[in-house]
Amino acid sequence: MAAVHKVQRKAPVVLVDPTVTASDMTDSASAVQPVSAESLGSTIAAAVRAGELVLHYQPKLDCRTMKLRGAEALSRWTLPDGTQLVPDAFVAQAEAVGGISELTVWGVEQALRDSRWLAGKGMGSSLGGPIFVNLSGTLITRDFASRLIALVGDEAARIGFEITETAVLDNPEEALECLHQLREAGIALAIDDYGAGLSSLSYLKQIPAGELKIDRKFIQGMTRSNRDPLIVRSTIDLCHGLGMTVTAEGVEDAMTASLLGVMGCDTIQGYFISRAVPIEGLVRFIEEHPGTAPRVPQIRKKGGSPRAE
Ligand code: G
Ligand code: MN
Repeated sequence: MAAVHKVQRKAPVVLVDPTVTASDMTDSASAVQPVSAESLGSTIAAAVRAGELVLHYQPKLDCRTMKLRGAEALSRWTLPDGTQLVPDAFVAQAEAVGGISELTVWGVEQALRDSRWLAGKGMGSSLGGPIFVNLSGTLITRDFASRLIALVGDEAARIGFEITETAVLDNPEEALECLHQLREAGIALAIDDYGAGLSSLSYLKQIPAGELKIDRKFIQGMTRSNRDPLIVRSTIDLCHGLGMTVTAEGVEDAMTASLLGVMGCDTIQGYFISRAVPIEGLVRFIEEHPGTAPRVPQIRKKGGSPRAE
């Protein structure tokens, strides 16, 4: 089902987003709703002030131990008439007509608030990894990277960013420099939707990400095609060779999950584990599948004792 948005600026803009799937709808989130305002940027800022945006969290599980390994934050926008929008219904518009930076800043602040709240309940390490926020390629600029680093401050261990491999295509020099700055600030990076865009192995080598997420279109074909399992298997091996961990996105059944385990995949995410759930649902999930804090490298400071990075 296509999502149709009318965003009224000087001239009305109609954008069609074909990426909203029927399974998104079963998250009780509708995607067809006209949004009218001066620009989507001011609409999003007003929605944040009105408390219309919330973050839901989709957990990731360790393939071997089935322990929690962090979660991905996905925004949900409830309009005054009760319609709930999923990100596919407004992120592309926000990138095109404004509002994506407001949405991202709010998402990082909210993820930090929720992460601190979990830590306050003694569940900080049980989350098993950072909360990953999706970062649009349009925001990978020097100015915005500095803003993100300032926002995250000394809480870098709480947050990670997911970026698509194509995010660096427009201005690779600036984008790669920004990603290195985020990494140096201690923020985890994951390559999102790998294989969905026009991948370039040379960027894969240069992007300083510790994790790669294989796009769900390959995962969902694993038990149906001969080629997809081979592609997934070789991607897992390639990533391990590059020192990265691998997450499979869109795992919807037990057979796919066990096949991924046999292939050495590190982490799985998808409806088989859980849909994206509100923070209270994440608490219940943590109680059922407590994770442990990931092992962190020990680094020795000059003249000091070893400490965790
Ligand atoms: O691009 P990204 O991986 O960030 O997309 C996250 C989206 O993937 C969410 O909107 C969510 O609805 C969808 N999603 C998450 N898990 C599954 C799954 O198991 N199957 C399908 N079809 N979609 C999923
Ligand atoms: Mn993502």
